[in-house]
Amino acid sequence: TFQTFDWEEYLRETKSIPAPQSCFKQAPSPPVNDFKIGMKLEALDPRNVTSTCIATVISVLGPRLRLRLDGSDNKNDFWRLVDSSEIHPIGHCEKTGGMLQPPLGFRMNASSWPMFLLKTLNGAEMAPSKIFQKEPIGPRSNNFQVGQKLEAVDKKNPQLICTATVGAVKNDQIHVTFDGWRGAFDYWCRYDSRDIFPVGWCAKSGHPMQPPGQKNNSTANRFKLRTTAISSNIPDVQSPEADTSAPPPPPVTVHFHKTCQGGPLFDTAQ
Ligand code: MLY
Repeated sequence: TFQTFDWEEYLRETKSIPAPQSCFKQAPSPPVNDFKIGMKLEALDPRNVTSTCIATVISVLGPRLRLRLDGSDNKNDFWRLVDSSEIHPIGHCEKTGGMLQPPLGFRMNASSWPMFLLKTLNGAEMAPSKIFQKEPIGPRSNNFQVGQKLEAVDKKNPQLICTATVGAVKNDQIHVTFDGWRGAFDYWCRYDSRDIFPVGWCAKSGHPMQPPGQKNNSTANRFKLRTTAISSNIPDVQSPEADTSAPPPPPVTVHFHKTCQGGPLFDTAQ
């Protein structure tokens, strides 16, 4: 069984329409994910996109990979689609005349990079080039309209893909707002961002989807998760820490004295 969310009922109830597939830079059917935990590849350093680094697959979720740059810490993991143009098989950088670079924040002395590189690749399982997929061509212009529904990565919790609405459109950008959540998670992105997906993408791809939040949203509790048996070959989550399929706990209101800061365990933004 697999947790999903009843978009049809939600669209009816909210009298809203999904942004058409043609608005998105996403393949018409989500790409297959044949990557395995531990495989190594080349990835652009998200903190310094001029450098190509070695990355390891930390977990796999639907068509997405959780990646960690070799020589970096475990606090800077990032997610990429298997059809991202920012990942390549090992050897791609050298073939195109480049040099593999240490990640920003390399945990050793820069002079130990060549030996580190040698050791990290020695005996490593390298992701075969056939499991990398070509990035889809995006639309030529911004065709989103205010009010349309979509599924979007929560950039503050990037393993999550959530129910979202186009809040505004301006030039090449859209404002992504998260249904049932206050503005703290909202962001602007380009219309061809790889972090936004058409309604139904999670269900099709086997990626968990977060239903709307329930803050300031009296209808949200009518759209709880339902459990649906899906027989197709949906890849399983391969690491327990990446398992976001359990429904989120209901929000709790905590009343603090106005001088109390809350501390690290309380997010005062929500
Ligand atoms: N730690 C957060 C998680 C919120 C996720 C919000 N997304 C789904 C928009 C919390 O405050 O519960």
